[in-house]
Formats: sequence, C-alpha cells, structure tokens
Amino acid sequence: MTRMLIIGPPGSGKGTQAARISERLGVVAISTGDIFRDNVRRETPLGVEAKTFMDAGDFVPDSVTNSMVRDRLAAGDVQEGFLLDGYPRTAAQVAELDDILRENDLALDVVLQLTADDEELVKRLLGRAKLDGRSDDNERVIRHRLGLYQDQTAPVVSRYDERGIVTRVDGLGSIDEVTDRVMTALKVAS
Ligand code: B4P
Repeated sequence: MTRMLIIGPPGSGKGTQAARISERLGVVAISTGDIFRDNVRRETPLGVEAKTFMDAGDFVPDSVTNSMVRDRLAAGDVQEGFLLDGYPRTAAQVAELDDILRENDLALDVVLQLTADDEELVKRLLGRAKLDGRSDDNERVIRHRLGLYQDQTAPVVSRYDERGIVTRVDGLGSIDEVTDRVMTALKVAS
C-alpha cells in the first residue's frame, strides 16, 4: 500500500504522472486542481468561489481547500492507498494534512518532488493553452503561479525533507522517460 504526495511547480508533470502512478500502483489519485475544475464546470458554490482565484493563478483559500480535502480523505477508498496531487501547497495545508492523517491513523510513505526549470514549464503550459485553453494558462498568470510555488510550496517540500521522506525526480524529458524515472525512484518495476 502506498500513501504519497506528488509536488512540483505548475507544468512539471504532476497531473500527467499522477494518472500513471495511480494506474500502476492501484491507488486512488486525488488532484485538488481537478476537483476544483470539476466544480467550476458544474458551477457549484465551491466552483464559483474557486474560479476567481484559479483564473488569477492564486491559491484557493486554505479554509476552502482544507475542508474539501478533509471530506475527500474521509472516503473509504483511501484506505487502500492514495496519491495526493497538488496538496498540500502551503504551510497551513501541511498542518491540516498532518491532523487529518493522525485522526485516521494514516502516515505518508513518500513525497515525490518533480523538478524542471522555469523556461521549460512556461513552454509546456503555453503548449497546453493551445490545446485545451485552460483559463490559467497564459504567460502572465503562469509566471505568477511559478512565483507562488517558489514562495509558498518550496518551503512545504523543506518541511517533508526534514522528515526524510522526499524523493526527487527530474521532470525533464519525454513523459515516458519521466514515468520510468518515477517508477525506478518508487522502486516499482515499470
Ligand atoms: P493544478 O491542477 O495542480 O495545476 P498545475 O500546477 O498547472 O499542474 P497540472 O497537474 O495541471 O499540470 P502538469 O504539471 O501535469 O492547480 C491549478 C489551480 O488550482 C492552482 O493554480 C490553484 O488555483 C488551484 N489549487 C489546486 N490545488 C490547490 C491547493 N492545494 N491549494 C490552493 N489552491 C489550489 O502538466 C502540465 C502540462 O505539461 C500538460 O499539458 C502536460 O501534457 C505537459 N507535460 C507533462 N509532462 C511533460 C513532459 N515530460 N514533457 C512535455 N510535456 C509534459
């Protein structure tokens, strides 16, 4: 059973690799970004609240995000393992996740960090913008999201580094190459 986080800057391949890891390890992947986007599409109260922040490339407030994740992790399917994609992104979210896991008698096995340089990230996200026109994939908003990652999410990785559970994987190269590296890092034959 694997309980893991995948962390990386926007465009590093988190969502892309999370889907593959989930399939290979047979664990449920939970992406906060996907849950928000689904709510935006369905125009739920959560989606209406999240949309303004997402369009600007800002984080959705911790209170909103934390209660959404708390509800999701209460579902029975996480007992067989899980992969959280895009959460936690702030110090307050780390504290909340610690509480949720403690209350449910769960512990994290590994935090996978994907790395890539800013120019490659911008290039990928502008490429995605041409294909699916995500409202937060324009250069100004992308650079803002990269700045937020450095300011708020890089310190999150340091917190897990102190606990000795971070595995870093180079996110450059083709999607298949990165998957191979990830699987090797997770010590699972790909
Ligand atoms: P996310 O959905 O997490 O968006 P993201 O950081 O851009 O990552 P994503 O998973 O989509 O992209 P990936 O790197 O896989 O968050 C979106 C927004 O939701 C946030 O800005 C925020 O507003 C809100 N949010 C989410 N979680 C939150 C939280 N915890 N707290 C507060 N707010 C939160 O892929 C990017 C592109 O690169 C794809 O087109 C892909 O095909 C391509 N790609 C991937 N790997 C590649 C490779 N090896 N080579 C070439 N291209 C590659």
